[in-house]
Amino acid sequence: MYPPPAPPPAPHRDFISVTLSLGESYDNSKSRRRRSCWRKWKQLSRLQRNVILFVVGFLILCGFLYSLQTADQWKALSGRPAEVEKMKLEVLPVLPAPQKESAEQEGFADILSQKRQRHFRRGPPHLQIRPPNTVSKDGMQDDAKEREAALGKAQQEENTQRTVISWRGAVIEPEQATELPYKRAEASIKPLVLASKIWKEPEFKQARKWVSENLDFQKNVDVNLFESTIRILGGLLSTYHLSGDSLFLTKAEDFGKRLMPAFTTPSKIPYSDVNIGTGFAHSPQWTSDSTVAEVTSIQLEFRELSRLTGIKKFQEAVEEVTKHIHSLSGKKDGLVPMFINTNSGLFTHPGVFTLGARADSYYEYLLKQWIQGGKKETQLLEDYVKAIEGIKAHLLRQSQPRKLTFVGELAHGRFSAKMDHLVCFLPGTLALGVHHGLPADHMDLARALMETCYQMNQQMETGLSPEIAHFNMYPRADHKDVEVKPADRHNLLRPETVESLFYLYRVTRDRKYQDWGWEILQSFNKYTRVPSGGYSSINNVQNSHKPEPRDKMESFFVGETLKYLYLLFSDDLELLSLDSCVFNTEAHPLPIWAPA
Ligand code: DMJ
Repeated sequence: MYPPPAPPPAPHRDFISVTLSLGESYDNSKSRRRRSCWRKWKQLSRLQRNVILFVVGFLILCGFLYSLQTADQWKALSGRPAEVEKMKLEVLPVLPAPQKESAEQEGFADILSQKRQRHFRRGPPHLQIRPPNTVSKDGMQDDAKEREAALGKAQQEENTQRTVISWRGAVIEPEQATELPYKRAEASIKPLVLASKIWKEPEFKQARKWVSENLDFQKNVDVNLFESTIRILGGLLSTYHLSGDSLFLTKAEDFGKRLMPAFTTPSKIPYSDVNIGTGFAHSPQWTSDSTVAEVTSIQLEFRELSRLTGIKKFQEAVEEVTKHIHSLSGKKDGLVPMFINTNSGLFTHPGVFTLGARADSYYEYLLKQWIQGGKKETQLLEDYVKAIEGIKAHLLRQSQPRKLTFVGELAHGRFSAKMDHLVCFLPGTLALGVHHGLPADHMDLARALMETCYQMNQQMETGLSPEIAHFNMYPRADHKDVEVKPADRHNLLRPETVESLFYLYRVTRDRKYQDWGWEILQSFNKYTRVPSGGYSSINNVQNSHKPEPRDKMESFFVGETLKYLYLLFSDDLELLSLDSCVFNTEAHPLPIWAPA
């Protein structure tokens, strides 16, 4: 006998069926359902029926009143579909859409006030300068309560930011200065400060004491002319202006004089290095060339030193360089090569053009000197405008798939889709030029490049830009716009992206630039912050699990990156106003000279 066959296995199912038993068979007939409802209603007591009728009536009344109110609001916005859309977006738990200046003019103060409220998320609340509170009918200040609530929410962020925006804490607080990164930062010039109120604070007094008692330049040490000019000389001059304390000017003059031997070359193009103790100046061992960006980005500081001290040789020395380069051949539509020889005064390694390392701040200082001098030195302006046209003609391309506009490099006619993070100073400089009256199409380029620089951060796993990005110019599956070579994936805490965000925000008031800066700040906090204090450069922006801190914090993180973030998040547009000061390439504000 064979056993009965086993039942077939249950078929595989991708769903679960659930049967709800109603205890009786379900009759689908409409009339029967109606009849049964009526029977149930009749079975209720009079009291039960009255309660139900009252509740239903109350709900209908509420619904009616609510619809009247909503209709009023929407009527007020009718005919302006864009604003309606904006209003809808406000209820979503996301950062707000960019704010257009025109909204205020059109009387949408309510929409703007909601956005201002949300602005607590963009920066430390104690930096926010708000419009005066309006007073409502009941005599209460309109946003006082809301602000209190938002402050509560923002408290955690603020606590973080108090430490983050802490160039003072990082450099001055001695008990925190035990980590190596701090020590290294401290080895360079002492802190720079932002607003006059700082001068009353103990940190400033402590820093001043250090400058007064310890900052002695009589040292047998070689310094790089450019780096020490933009950091030390620029820092001292700026501090003098912010404090009015002559100690800093005395130190600046002493230091400036010690740098002057660098200009004693056959061509008057300065050497890269000078010993501030012995006065011996020289080129690097392997070449008699200097870097073009270096010899053309010391002018703001030396010119200002002359103006303050009355000693003309500082200004004359640097302006000789400017004049020389203005009339030098070897440029390409305003673009300069990267090297210049201190003996011959000629460009060397001609035919290679970049807006990155070794050329970058040449362009920046053309514009900024023009602004510093009261917009009278037209030759500087002409060179700047010509260079921007040169960039457009030779170095701009668009990436794939997102069509990001980027600035590449040109070597003997061959284009390379390589862009240093350093180039991200350019959107800010372009915006500054527009603020001072340069053509509006410079602003279009500024906006496009700003987006690109943001993407250079955003497309990385850590949210931080690599030192050098390569752009993908052809549509290829699974390729992003920004690609990184293994040797270029470090991040040195550089300022250029946030520097430009600061300018773009100041010039456009578009809050998306604050949002982008906020994101970058969060990434700095997440991936570069040293738990015991300070920040560190990292080796790999593409590995969020192992960014590999390098145990090194450049002084520009304190002097520039944090300062620009501070200014970006502040809504006080008069704080170091673009109309009264010009930032040197190390973010030290110097005054714009009053018109003669
Ligand atoms: C700064 O020292 C200056 O901004 C300089 O012009 C080049 N870049 C560094 C910081 O990245």
